[in-house]
Amino acid sequence: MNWNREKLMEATRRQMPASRWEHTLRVMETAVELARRTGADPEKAEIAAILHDYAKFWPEEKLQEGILRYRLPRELLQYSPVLWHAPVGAEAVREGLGIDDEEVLEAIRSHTTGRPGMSLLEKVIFLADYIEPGRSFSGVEEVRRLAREDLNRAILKALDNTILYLIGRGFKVYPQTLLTRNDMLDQIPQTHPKEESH
Ligand code: DGI
Ligand code: FE
Ligand code: FE
Repeated sequence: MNWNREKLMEATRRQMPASRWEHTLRVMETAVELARRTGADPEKAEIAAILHDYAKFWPEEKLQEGILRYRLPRELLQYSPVLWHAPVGAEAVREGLGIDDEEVLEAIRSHTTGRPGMSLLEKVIFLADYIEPGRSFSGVEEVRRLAREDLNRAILKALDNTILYLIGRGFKVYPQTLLTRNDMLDQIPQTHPKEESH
């Protein structure tokens, strides 16, 4: 695919405040580096990173409309609006910017919750978003360290952190987030008995 990288960057930059654009640039660098190291396609990683938060600053009503118009899972409406920008953003860049690479679109779509059976590119974008150098939430250092050794372990830790954070605040957890975590556990060779039997 022949991407017009500069045009995509400009189109994305216009959707968001400067601080979010700076986050996007850091995700871009982090994603390209992770891709090079793990054998994912660095060009696709760069494009997916540029576009991953395309709809992040769209008003809630516009995101809600997007869920209906693009026939995205309606159950999203029962969960936090922070989840909506990922699937709506994927459809918006398909429609508005002519992005038709399904691997790139999937990486944008799954970047907040992950999904069971994530591709290497999806894992790279999910993690780059979590560990980019501007992130300072608690536990991020450990995820950065794990990401140098094993993407699956790093993603598991990131999801553990997110799920525990959501539970601690009394928020709902989107089922796909839990399913992604379970899938990571299945993908990691276990050195301990998986579960205690009672
Ligand atoms: O868009 P970014 O801020 O760069 O990052 P993101 O798309 O990963 O969004 C992070 C937010 O998403 C963070 O506040 C936690 C939230 N989140 C992730 N999984 C879930 C979730 N929120 C809910 N309610 N449920 C989830 O399963
Ligand atoms: Fe996001
Ligand atoms: Fe992001």
